[in-house]
Formats: sequence, C-alpha cells, structure tokens
Amino acid sequence: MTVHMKRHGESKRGDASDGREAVGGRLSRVDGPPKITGAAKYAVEQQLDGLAYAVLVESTIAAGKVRSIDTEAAESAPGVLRVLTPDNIPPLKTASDWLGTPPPDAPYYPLARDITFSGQHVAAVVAETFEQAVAAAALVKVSYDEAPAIVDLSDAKAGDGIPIDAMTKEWGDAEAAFAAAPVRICAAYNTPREYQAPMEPHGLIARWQGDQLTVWEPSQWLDGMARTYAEWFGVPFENVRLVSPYIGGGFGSKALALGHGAVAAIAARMLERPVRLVMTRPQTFTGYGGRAATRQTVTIGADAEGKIQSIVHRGVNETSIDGMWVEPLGSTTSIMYATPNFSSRQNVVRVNSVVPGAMRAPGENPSAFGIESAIDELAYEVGIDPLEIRLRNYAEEDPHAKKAWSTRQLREAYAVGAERFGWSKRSPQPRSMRDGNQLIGWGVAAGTYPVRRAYGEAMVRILADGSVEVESSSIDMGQGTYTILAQTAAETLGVPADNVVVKLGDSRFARAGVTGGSRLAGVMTGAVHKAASAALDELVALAISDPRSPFHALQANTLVVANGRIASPRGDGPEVSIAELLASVGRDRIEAKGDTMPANSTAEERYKNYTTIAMALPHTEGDYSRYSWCAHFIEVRVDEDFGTVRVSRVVSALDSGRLYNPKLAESQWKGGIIMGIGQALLEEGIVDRRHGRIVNNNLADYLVPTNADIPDIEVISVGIPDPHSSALGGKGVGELAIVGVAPAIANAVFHATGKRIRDLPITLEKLI
Ligand code: MCN
Ligand code: MOS
Repeated sequence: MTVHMKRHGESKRGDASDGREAVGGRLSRVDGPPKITGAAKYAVEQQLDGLAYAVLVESTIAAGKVRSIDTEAAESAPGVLRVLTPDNIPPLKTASDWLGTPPPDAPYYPLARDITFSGQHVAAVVAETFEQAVAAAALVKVSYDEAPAIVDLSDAKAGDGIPIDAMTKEWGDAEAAFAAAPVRICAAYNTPREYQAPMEPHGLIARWQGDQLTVWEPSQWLDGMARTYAEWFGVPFENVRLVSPYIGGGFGSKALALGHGAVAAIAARMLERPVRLVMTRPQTFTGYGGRAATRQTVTIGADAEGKIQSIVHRGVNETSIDGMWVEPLGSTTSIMYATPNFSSRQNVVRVNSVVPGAMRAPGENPSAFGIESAIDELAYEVGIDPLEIRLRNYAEEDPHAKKAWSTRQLREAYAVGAERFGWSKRSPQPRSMRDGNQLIGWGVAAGTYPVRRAYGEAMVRILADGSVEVESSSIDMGQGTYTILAQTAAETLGVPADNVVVKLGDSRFARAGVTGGSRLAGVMTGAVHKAASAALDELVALAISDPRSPFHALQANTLVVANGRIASPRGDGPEVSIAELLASVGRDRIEAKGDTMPANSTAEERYKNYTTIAMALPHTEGDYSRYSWCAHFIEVRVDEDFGTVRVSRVVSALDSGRLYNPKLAESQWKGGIIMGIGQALLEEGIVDRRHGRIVNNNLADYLVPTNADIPDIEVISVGIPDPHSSALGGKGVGELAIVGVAPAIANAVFHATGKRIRDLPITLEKLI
C-alpha cells in the first residue's frame, strides 16, 4: 500500500470552491494524515543520543512519614545510573502558581518525606534502559511511619471543611423566600472522583545543555510550564524551551509542570544526560489529580405554577492536605434560572489525596448535575413538563451579574432540540414508556460554560513561493487548532488553506497562554487574523509602492488578494501570483508578528499574559455576560430485570456562537457528550478505605465509554456570531457539551424507572 501524504491531506484542493477552506468551512483535520499514518512524532518519542530512563517509586501509604529508603539493591542492579531520593536530590525553588502569585522563599522537593497521599513520588531510578529502570525500581525498599488517613469526603474524620468565602453568591433573602414558598424541594447530589484518562500518559524528556533546559513534554501550556521549570531551577525564562508538537489528549491534566517533570529535569542535570520519564497508567491517576468528588444540596422554592422564588445551594468538594482546589459548584446554579432570591456557599474538605485538578468543564459540570437534576424534580413536584419548567424560569439576563447576555440562544436550543428529538410525543408519567422489558425514559437538561478570553500572539510569514507559515506556541491536543488557524490565515490572506503550514507546540514560537477553559480557539483565531492582516497590509503596500511592482503604475490605493493571486479591485490591471510579486520586488518573505494585547502593554504585562492566567478577561467584563449554552435531549433504555442502562438516543442543540469549523466543533461536542455518558454511567475512582488508594487506577477497571456504549448522537448548532466574545464571533466549544449530559441521563432514568438517582455514576445496583 502506498501512503500518499501531503501536508494538509488530499481532498481539499478541489473543495476550495465550496468554502471548506475559509473560516466556517468543514475542512478536515490537517493533522489527521500524520496522526493516522504514524508520521506524527509525540513529545517523548524523540530519539536523543545518550538517553537515560527514569522510573518513579511512589508511596504505598496515604499518610505518614518516610522512615528510610533502602536503595542498595537497586543501585547495584544492572544498568542503574542513579537512585534519587529526598536525601540526595538538590532542592529546587518553589515556583509561583498559575495566577503568578509570588511564591514563598522555600525549597521545593519533588520527592517527598512527608506523605499526604498514596501515590506520592518518593524516589526515582535512572538506568540505561527502561526495562532496567523498571526492574531496579521494584528493588527500592521504602519503610514508613504510617498515620491515619482521611480517605474521602465520607470519612468521619473529614469534618465540614473550610468555607471558601469567595464562592459565596447571594441576593434577596433565599432562606425566607424558601420557607414561604408553596412548592419546595430539597435534595443532595453527589459526584465521585473522575479522571481525565487521556490516551497518552504523562511523561517527558528533559535535556540540559549548560544552563539551557529543553523539555519535550505533552503540554496544554508551553509558556506557563516553561516559566515553572525556569523558576524551579532559578534560570531565566528564555533558557527553557518546551516542545510539544502533538498531544494524545489532555482534558485539563496537562496544563501544569508537575513533580515528575521536576524529577526528570533534576536527573538530567545530575547525570548530564537527557532523561526520559514516562508514567505508568496507574501513576497517571495520582501524577495529576482528577475531578474532585463533590456533594451538593439544592433547595428550590417555587410557586404553584413552578416559577422559582428561591434557590439555596450548599456545596463541598474534596481537596488535598497541602494543596487547594475549588470545584465551583455554584457556577451553573447561579446563572441558569431567574430567581429573586439566591444563596450559594461552598466548603472544601481536606482528604489524603493528590490535589484534585482541572477536568473538562471543572465547576460547571458537577454544578449542572445538581441544578439540572433539581429543576427536573421540581417539574414533577409541580406536575409540568421538564422542558416547560425551564422555559417558565428562563433567565432573560444574567441573574447573578445582572447584565445582559452577549448572546444566549438557549431558547432556540430547547426548541430545535425538542423538535428533532420528538419531545412532544413524550408521555409524562414515569414508567409509562416501554419496549418489552426495557423501560424507556426521555430526559432533558441544559448546560453552559463561560467564555474565557485572553490576549494572543502569532507570527505569520508569506514566503517566496507564495506559501504561508503560521507560528504559535499554542497547541493542538486533538481539538483542531492546526486546522482552524490554517483556515484563519487562508481566509485573511486570500490563499488556499493547502498553502498554509501551521507550526505549533514550541515555546520558541510566538507566545501563547493556557489551552484551558475553552479559550484557545477564540484567542488564537483573533491573533492569527491580526498578524495575517498585518502581513497582507504589508504585501499590498509593497505592491502599490515598490517601483518594481507590476501594480506600481496603477495608482490604486488597494488591491485584492484571492486564491493566492493579486489583482486590482476593478480587474483592469495585471494579475500575478504572490510568489511572482515577491520575486518582482526582490523580497523573499513578508513577516508579521501580531498580538491582541492593548497597544501600550509593557513587556512585563505581556510576559504575565502568556505565563500566568492573571490577565484573563472576566466573562462579565463591561456590559455583557458571556456564555456558551446547550440543551441535551436523551433517551435511555433500562432493563427492568437487570437495571442496566443504555443511552439509546442523544439530540443536543448548542450555542457556541459562530463556528470556525463546524465539522470540528461537532466532533468536539460529540466528544464532550460521550465523556458525559461515561460520567453518568461508568466513571468512578474507587477508594480502598484501608490504604486510601484508588484501586481501579487503570483503563481496564476505570471504565470509560467505548463505541458499543455510544448511540447515534445528533448535534445541532444554534449559535449566532457573538461580537462581544471573540474577534471572529465564536464562543467556547471544547468543554460546553459535557455539561448537562449526566443530569439529562439521570432525568431520563427517572422518567424510565421512577427512581431518582442522585449519586453518580448510575450503576445497576442503584436501580434494582
Ligand atoms: N471551535 C469552533 N468554533 C468555535 C470554537 C471552537 O469550530 N467558535 C472548534 C475548533 O476546532 C477548536 C475546538 O473547537 O479547535 C476547541 O476550541 P475551544 O472551545 O476554544 O477549546 P480549546 O481550543 O481551548 O481547547 C481546550 C478544550 C478543553 S479546555 C478541554 S478540557 C478539552 C477540549 O478542548 N480537551 C480535549 N477538547 C479536547 N479534545 C480532544 N481531542 N482532546 C482533549 O484533551
Ligand atoms: Mo480544560 S479542563 O480547561 O483543559
């Protein structure tokens, strides 16, 4: 078989005319062919001379102290170069956090003596080969003084936790309004620990050349991670280069430099050799925290028609003993429905686990499970349709910020979704629809995610052959950055997308902030548009003003560039290709670096924008409140005898504003919905209460959906361009669609069975 590879795949040349290459076109993923054929080289696949291999040794207790580490057997094992322990590694400096908060002047040891969770790095073995390192790591003997651990939120020792006052949201008098309301519901909803589980585990190769550090590491944030490495080792930011050309998924887990990275970089420095460290699958469950387990109580008071008078919400999430993670449980609760009285508060509880982390739509996702289940309960209590109750309580403005929505096509999403799903044929009573011994249930729920905005930078080059290069230290972990930036440059410059090469994943390129909070597409299409516009202006100016240009005599003040060719707007002059024009004026390139920072920004502000999240623009800044929205309509079939739940149909209508590439946005939405099905029915980190350890820390036991679990999913865009959300009118896509899936399924399960499941995942023993 011959594999014919072109940079941007095969099929689109002929598609140029149908608009696929422009912004808004359905161009296929330009990184698809290299990924499918294996040509794409992932970060840790670099072959470097003298590469040594590090393997981590992790704590087997969840609380206590390391008494001693016996490394003798490991040190004399074949091929071993060094065994690192807390006693023989140099201390690093503590790095600032992602807000850029100045760190305490305290040393940082990525190998621990004080144990606060099971799976903490305590030692590492470096050897000539990976196999030798694995074998020797098994010979490291760690003895501990064990202390009692708080295993999870339900542990009696856990207590009520610490109030996070910054999360408190209140207006009106929610308690009094609830007490006076004729219809009242109050219920508690729980979500377990969940894990990002990307295909590619965490890992890196670190190499020092003098005081220059190069790190090949899958990364959602090259500049932020480079800053952390630089601060740890006390070298200038410019001395650290992060390289991350392809990423096998992140889902929030790869945005920060982590302890294992510090260990590998220390080993590389000590040995003066490049060191590769790749986590085992079990290690990925504690190398970075998954979604925090949460508990929330939602109390709703309404009038007899189901109009909400009051919402009282109390939430708690787990965090670690020495780290802080807040999973904002009141985020969806406070904006989804109009209510004159509202109160939301949140606590965190410290448990002996790794500090929880970001996982697709942190906050909004578990928050929606609470409020979107509760509103369904209210609908049954009042006796009206679950879709109707949502419309009756539709928030015409942001009830918390008291600002107009920039755009909110949620009513349209309800209408279109209901129509496509056939919602009007739903029979209202639970257990009233069946097919043989399968109980059929139809559920609806809404979802939302804020539009996070920041400034971006990009380099655009028009080269001598007329092709275009776009460079950015942003990344593509599968969501489509390579493709949409090619489309943006192609459209702005008037060249075929096939002639655009997008280079990402190297911190030497124009800087980029974090790929998190579904902000990258909006930020980077804006930056590329700006840089490409500047390059185009320069090209046109050159064509008009350079005496050697064929357009010089035309006396035009502008020209048109389309399909890689330049002509006068009236079509009455010459017409040449970009390459011919550059040749005629003796230029081998035009280069423009553009950023969307305010023009008077200082170098310090620019650095801060790309290496911290401190400069992110609030989604309620100015006159508007900016969110993406969606409505999920889901059918489940529950086996009456066995309690097994299958999702048999999903129709979702989503408002992400203007779509840069509908094909990719649809794929993102489907991915989010699939992850939501996993969350609803399968995913749960199970804690061994004796050892405070996640027992199902592998992909055989931590269940994620496979193709057989997934029915046809129909996604429909109802967005309109939103000029307040981004330069090109798009809102966030990546995280939106997971939000609301789990409650839509739980609501469908109630409709099917009459059983309200308020603890995820909805497993069969909860139904029989
Ligand atoms: N898009 C679009 N129109 C818009 C916005 C986005 O067509 N108006 C499409 C583009 O293809 C774009 C993609 O959606 O590349 C995602 O854009 P955006 O919503 O801005 O999200 P980011 O690029 O910032 O990606 C991060 C986001 C997050 S935060 C998580 S978590 C997540 C997600 O993307 N992790 C993913 N999607 C993922 N997809 C894959 N395959 N792997 C992951 O780890
Ligand atoms: Mo996404 S959890 O913000 O990387």
